[in-house]
Formats: sequence, C-alpha cells, structure tokens
Amino acid sequence: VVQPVREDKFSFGLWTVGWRAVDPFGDATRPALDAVEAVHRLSELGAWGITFHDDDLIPFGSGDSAREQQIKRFRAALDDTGLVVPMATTNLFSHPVFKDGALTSNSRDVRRFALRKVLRNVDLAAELGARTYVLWGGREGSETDAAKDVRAALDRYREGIDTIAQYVLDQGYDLRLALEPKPNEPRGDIFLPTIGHALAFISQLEHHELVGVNPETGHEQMAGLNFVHGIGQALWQGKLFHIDLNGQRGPRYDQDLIFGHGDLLSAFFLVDLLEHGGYDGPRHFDYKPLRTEDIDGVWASAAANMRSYLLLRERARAFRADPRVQEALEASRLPELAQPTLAPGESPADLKADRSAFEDFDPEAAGRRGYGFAALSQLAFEHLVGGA
Ligand code: 3MF
Ligand code: MG
Ligand code: MG
Ligand code: MG
Repeated sequence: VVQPVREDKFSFGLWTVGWRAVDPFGDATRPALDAVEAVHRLSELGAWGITFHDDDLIPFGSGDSAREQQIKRFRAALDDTGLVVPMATTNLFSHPVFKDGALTSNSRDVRRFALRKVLRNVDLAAELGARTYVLWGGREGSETDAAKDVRAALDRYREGIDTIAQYVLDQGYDLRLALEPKPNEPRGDIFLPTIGHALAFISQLEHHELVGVNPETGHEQMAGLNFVHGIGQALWQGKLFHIDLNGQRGPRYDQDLIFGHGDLLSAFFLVDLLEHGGYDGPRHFDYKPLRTEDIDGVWASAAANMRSYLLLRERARAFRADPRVQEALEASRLPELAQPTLAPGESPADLKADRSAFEDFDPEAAGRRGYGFAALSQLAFEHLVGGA
C-alpha cells in the first residue's frame, strides 16, 4: 500500500535530488547528479514526473548545440521511462545579474534579459508537454526599504507576468502560470511573501484567469502561517494550480525537509484536504536531501517523501471512514457550516424581521455550548499515529 504508482502523480524537482548541499557556510558534500540518472532513479521509485529550472537541465551560458544535445538526452530518458514533465520554471536567482531581482530589478536591461530567459524556457516547457509554468521570484525584493519603490516594483512584476501570459496565449500553449510565494531568503524581504499576497496580486493582472499559485509548505510556515488554511483559500478561489510539498519546523531558514518531517499534524490535515478537496494536480516535492546524506540517502529521502504522503493518505481515509469521526463532526456542527446563513431568497430585511435570529435568540445559552473540538482533534491524532 505504500508503493507509489504513476496515478499518485508524484513529481520531483531536478534541483531537489540534484542538490549538492552547498549552504551559506559549507561546500558541496555530494557530486553532481546527471539529469538522465535522476529520471531513471525517480521512475524506478514510482514517481510520475520530473520538473526543472532551465539551468538545472542546461547550465547557464551553454551554447545552442550543447543545449540541444542535453534536451535530446533528457527527452530520450523520458521516453525510456514514461516519466512526464508536468511543470517547468526559470532560474531567475542564481546568477549575479539577478542580485537585485529579475522581473523587478531596478535595471531595465536586466528585466528584459529575465523576460527573454523565461520565454525561452516556456517554449521548452511547452515542447516537453508541461501544463504549469512556475514563477518563484526569489530575488524580487530588497534588504532596505530605501532600495525599492514597492508600487513601481509591483507595476513591473505585473507587466512581466502579463507579458509571459500574453506570450503563452499568442503561442497557443496549453500552459498556466503559477506564482510561488515566499516571505524571505534569499532576499531580506521578498515581494508576494504569502499565498494571500499572491492571490491579491493575481486579481490585478490582465490575464488573471491564466495565473494561479504554487504554494510551498515551508514558505508559509516560515511566515508563521497555517498552510492548510492557505491551501484551503487557494482551492476556494480556484487558484491551486500546483503545490510544493515539504517539511519545516517553524519560522526559521527554509529547511525543505522531507514531507511530513516538519509539522506532522498539519501534513495530515493537508493530505486530507488535498484528497477530499478536489485537487487533482501534481503532488510535487520541493525538498532538500539532508547535507549529511550520500547518494543512497538522496534516494532514500526521495522515496520517503512519497511514502509519507501515501501513509498520511491512508490515515486520512481511515479518519474520514470512521463512524466515530462522523459522529464527532456532527457534534462539532461542522456540517452546519456548509449551510448558508440566510434562507433561500431571504433578504437583509427578512433577517431583520426574524425575531428568532435576535430578539428571541439566547446568546447566553449559545455561549455555553461546547463544540467538541478536543474530542474531534484527538480522533484525528489517534488515526494519525495508528492508535484509533
Ligand atoms: C525556493 C523554492 C524554489 C522554487 C522554484 C520554482 C528552488 O525556496 O522553493 O526552488 O520552488 O524556483 O519551482
Ligand atoms: Mg523551501
Ligand atoms: Mg518551492
Ligand atoms: Mg523553497
């Protein structure tokens, strides 16, 4: 039951298993991983897809023929294994040219270069059959508020995203864009720091219907926010185009732990939401194998992400199927929340005329009501730890 299959739609960034574990204080602890090897190993482990930044696959500055050669090798590996490319993205953060941002750099020539870099890889993404194009603006932001006019920066951000969306439409690509929020790291403050900021920004776009979000577990938790609630709102707005699953332990640097190895209860409720909330997109892992691991540890950690998800899915299903849980949900009045507050056709005037809603309502009695959330959440906990 914990053997992943293609239908589970598990995908991994090439930069995750390929991370050589360079951190701000230390050198690489692992050799480079060939993309072709990554495709084969992930396929053997039961993954469904692989994703990449342009520069993960083709080193920055490669000539055209080296680029074509590498795409050919990668494609052959995909064909051999049946692994798909559901998503691709652009590295707009590693090269020094992007140190003050890409789409929102103060330098106009850098912004134009960044856009060209994106469009080039959008072509490749479409060619490889990707359906989602992610934009994480890791360098869009500042360390000092003197350095940026946020309103001008957001104008340029909007211009950039709308230009990419217009290109997708002009080319007739079957591709949607997904913005990935993050509060900080590597910039002191990154623009579009949370799911909420990203959703609000999207509402200001010309091509807003083409743009959604790619939230990452750890990024919201770095901001001290509830990831399950953020995902709930993204789903509610029809904007959960993609997701980056991993683990994080509270507000600190971006840990990118294995999924479930951070806030486990939150991971349980997240899987419950994804499985029962109508999300049928990729289950994409954006994690980093610990710096202590050799290549065997890399593959063990890749497998662990999928096993964690499947085990949590099994627990979430058991939780939903348990009659005691159904009873506890009733006792907690959860089904009542799905009921509209006004009756069909009821107007504000009708509500005002309804004495039972106010004059005859007993707030003291309602205030004494217990909601039974303690029993309900303990049932979830017991299912989670296999003790129910
Ligand atoms: C950084 C990230 C990024 C994005 C990626 C887009 C390097 O914290 O999460 O990974 O996920 O750029 O998919
Ligand atoms: Mg992260
Ligand atoms: Mg990510
Ligand atoms: Mg990340």
